[in-house]
Amino acid sequence: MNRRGALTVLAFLAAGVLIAEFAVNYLHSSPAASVAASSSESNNGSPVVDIKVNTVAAVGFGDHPNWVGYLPTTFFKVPPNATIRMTVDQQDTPTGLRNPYLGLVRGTVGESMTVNGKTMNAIDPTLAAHTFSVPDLGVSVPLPGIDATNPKNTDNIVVFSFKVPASGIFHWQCFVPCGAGTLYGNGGPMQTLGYMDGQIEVG
Ligand SMILES: [Cu+2]
Repeated sequence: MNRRGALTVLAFLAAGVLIAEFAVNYLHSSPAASVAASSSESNNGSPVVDIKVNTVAAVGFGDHPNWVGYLPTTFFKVPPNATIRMTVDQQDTPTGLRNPYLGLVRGTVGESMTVNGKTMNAIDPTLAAHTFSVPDLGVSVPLPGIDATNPKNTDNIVVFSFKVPASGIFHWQCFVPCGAGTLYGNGGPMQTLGYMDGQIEVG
């Protein structure tokens, strides 16, 4: 092998190492665990599953500790035909919706939610901190931001239920442009699974 050939081989080896490092980093930074939500009761033979999450202004750990996110995970695994009862402990301040239509509660059982125990079917779109939206299931729930001027309003507890079909993987996401510091607020956490994007695996 001449010198040029040896250099070419070295370059290939170096590229291989970089690709392998990228792959390992990618796997490590992707959320691996999903919540296998426990079933507590049944609704006409379909299991009722409770999922509890927090929305926080900064997740506080990992590659992007300052990113806004849903905790502890955005990956849920649920049984077929389940009724999912979500409890969101919403701890972030409002950013506001660009599309006021998303201030409506859509696709939930009863087309409503409760916020701190009060039944509601819409909020003022300017007061939304996040949404929990599953477009393929027609589900969208606006999550009202806390009132930063009221020291007692540290959490808004939002509860709603929706049904999943027999199988499938359903993407869900937030539609409030809450990615502060990114282009139009729609970058970073808004585009990254594990922060403002997730999936529901039925099966
Ligand atoms: Cu959000």
